[in-house]
Amino acid sequence: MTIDLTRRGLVLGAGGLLLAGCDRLNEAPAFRELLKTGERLNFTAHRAVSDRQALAREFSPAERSPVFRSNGTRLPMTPQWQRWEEAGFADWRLRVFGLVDRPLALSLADLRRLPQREQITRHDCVEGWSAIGKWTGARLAPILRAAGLRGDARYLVFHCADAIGGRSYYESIDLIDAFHPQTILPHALNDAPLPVANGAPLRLRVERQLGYKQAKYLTGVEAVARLDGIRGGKGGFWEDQAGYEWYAGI
Ligand SMILES: Nc1nc2c(c(=O)[nH]1)N[C@H]1C(S)=C(S)[C@@H](COP(=O)(O)O)O[C@H]1N2
Ligand SMILES: [Mo]
Repeated sequence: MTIDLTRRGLVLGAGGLLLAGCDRLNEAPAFRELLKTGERLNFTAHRAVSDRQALAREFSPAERSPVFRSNGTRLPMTPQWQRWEEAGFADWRLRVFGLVDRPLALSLADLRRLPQREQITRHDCVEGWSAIGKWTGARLAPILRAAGLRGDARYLVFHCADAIGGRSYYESIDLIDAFHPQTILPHALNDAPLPVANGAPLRLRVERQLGYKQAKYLTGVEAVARLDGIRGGKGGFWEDQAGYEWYAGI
């Protein structure tokens, strides 16, 4: 990483240190340590303001994995999901609720009628495998605008129809990811309806984060001000169960 002295000066200056004409100071070992901290701080601050908006890499159709594997729940055993599936998801609805002015209940047809985004991206599971697939679905941002997201909303909680060990899966993201252009609710994988193993009828793709954030079998999106009152309080199934990081940026 190359950072010029002006920027180092700025970063350290913000921390209360004055660095003017610091060529000589620069050579003192204690100062070199400080400067390293400065670089780290600068790096962190930079990530906070700009990297979160960056796009995930998109691939060409030929780069898609021959098989897009599945992980976690592959077939929800909950009676509710099974009834929906038997009826071809005709009476399934995605509820958008919580801190919104206009709660919504969207059918698959509603979601397909919205402007669609297609993206070929790589899914990275924390267990060490990846797969590249093409996702098609509506962006989350216009749905949130239609629902009238309130000013006190800070996070979105994604509720799922499946349960693992009796506990239903859920995940959450902040508003930077919610409004990211590649954050979509796909109903199709590789131009076919989303397979059951991959989250039928609808899942989340939040492309700047690891696999466990990509909630499958969606039933609802809830806008909340805080995560500590939801379920185990850590913002997601694996966050609550196994101490996974809430922010799983890649
Ligand atoms: N509802 C639900 N969503 C889920 C899971 C799950 O078990 N249930 N597993 C997660 C994990 S760990 C991964 S890697 C991906 C797997 O997605 P895939 O089955 O389409 O490969 O889904 C994530 N979303
Ligand atoms: Mo995963």
